[in-house]
Amino acid sequence: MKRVLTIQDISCLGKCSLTVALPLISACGSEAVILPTAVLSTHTMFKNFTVKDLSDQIQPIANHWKSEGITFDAIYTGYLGTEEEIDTVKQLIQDFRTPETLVVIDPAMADNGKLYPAFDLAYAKKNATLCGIGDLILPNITEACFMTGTEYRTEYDEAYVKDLLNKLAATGARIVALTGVSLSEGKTGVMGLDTASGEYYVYQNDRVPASYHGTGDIYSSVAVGAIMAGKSWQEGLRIAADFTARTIEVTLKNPREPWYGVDFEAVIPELCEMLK
Ligand code: PXL
Repeated sequence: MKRVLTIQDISCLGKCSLTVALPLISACGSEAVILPTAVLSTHTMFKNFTVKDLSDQIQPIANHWKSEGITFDAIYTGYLGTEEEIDTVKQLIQDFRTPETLVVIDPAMADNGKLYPAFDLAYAKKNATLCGIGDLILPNITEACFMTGTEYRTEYDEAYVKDLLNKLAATGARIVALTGVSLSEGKTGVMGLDTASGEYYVYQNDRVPASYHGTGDIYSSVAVGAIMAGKSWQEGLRIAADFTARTIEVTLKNPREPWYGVDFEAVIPELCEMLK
């Protein structure tokens, strides 16, 4: 069985970060090892959330794993609280990485043209350096704009997306994929670039007319899980896009607050079918 280490916060309530990564990586048939970087009462879109930073636990936990000879088939990072934490996580990746390890970076920090409350431009630039050591990076368009100093647009064409992909490639990442890419009316999906071959990959599905919090984490968790289940990176991106769209579709049958998250749990059986 493949073993995936995922490093991100645990927002106790709110369907994002570790509370989605753990069940979805498991559902894809891999062992999910977690490294919680902070405990929050909820994600940061709620008011009055509590936070306990756990950055000082990363190194001792990693040291213990090293002494036990633990290895990982994939290391997948998501929301990280501070610039210092990004440095610590970069070091951990270098310490555990082998030529076979798939390093997946989701620089979860922004959406809809805005950084999340906890972050600033310096943090975004730091995240670009983390992306630089990724085999596969999964920013959305907003995150890509902040990391590359590009103007954020809600209306754009394929040339704009290719420009973003090429700027991201300059960070050093091997495969860059942008999520939330809409290349025609009523469609949304993903566009990726394999920097070694120069090959682009586009996948578009029907746009579900709603936006929910935590769907980026769902997307990344399923992409990693699918690749670990033996799919190519292109298939992984497609399955993640289809699954995420289905979670939104299902949630719309019993609509809830966009900041709460989607009912991804109801779609897990379909994920298992998609992976067959
Ligand atoms: O889904 C991204 C995410 C993860 N973790 C925390 C967050 C957010 C987005 O706001 O606040 C704590």
